[in-house]
Amino acid sequence: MTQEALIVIDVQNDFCPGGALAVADGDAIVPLINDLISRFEHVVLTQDWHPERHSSFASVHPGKAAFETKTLHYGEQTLWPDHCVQGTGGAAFHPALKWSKAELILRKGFRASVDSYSAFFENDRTTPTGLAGYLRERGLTSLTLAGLATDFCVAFSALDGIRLGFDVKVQLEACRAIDIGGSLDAMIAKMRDAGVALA
Ligand code: VGL
Ligand code: ZN
Repeated sequence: MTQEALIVIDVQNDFCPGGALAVADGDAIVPLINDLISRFEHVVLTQDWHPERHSSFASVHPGKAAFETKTLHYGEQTLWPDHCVQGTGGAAFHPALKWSKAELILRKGFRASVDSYSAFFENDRTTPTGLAGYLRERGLTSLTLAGLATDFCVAFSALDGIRLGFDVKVQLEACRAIDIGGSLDAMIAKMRDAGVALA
């Protein structure tokens, strides 16, 4: 029995060209991810899934613009355009993503007062999403990550995965980055230092 799982991070319309928080070339990874999905026995998808007026949206903070930061009750938070609102088309998976064999779709960021980049923990760094327990209980210890965005949800998930004792590989050619203020280089260095395999 294989102990490997593919974790596809946030391949949603709002992160693709034309979306509310479009990542440059975000849709270019879809064929690569479909190929990965076909090659893994176990596939998990994550879906950024915010209520309206989520605290990570710049629009709810008077005087703040998207991509600025603000100190919230758990620390510094980057503020984003409204995106991936629950049940909207922007929150849906990219239409060409072949996601139907996924064994789990994990939603995150649904708590109004806390954002959640990582698939494992919310941005307070302590509230678990339940993914670690799910993977451990199923004996899935070796994780391959791909998706959007490299320097936020993919990197935070990879770093937490290592911290939790999983083997973690990030398939970089099947990821795209937001890259604000040098965030891509910084997060690549952090992942390398932490022992994430960068493919
Ligand atoms: C993400 C910013 C806000 C991501 C999600 O999927 O990387 N980035 N919400
Ligand atoms: Zn989000």
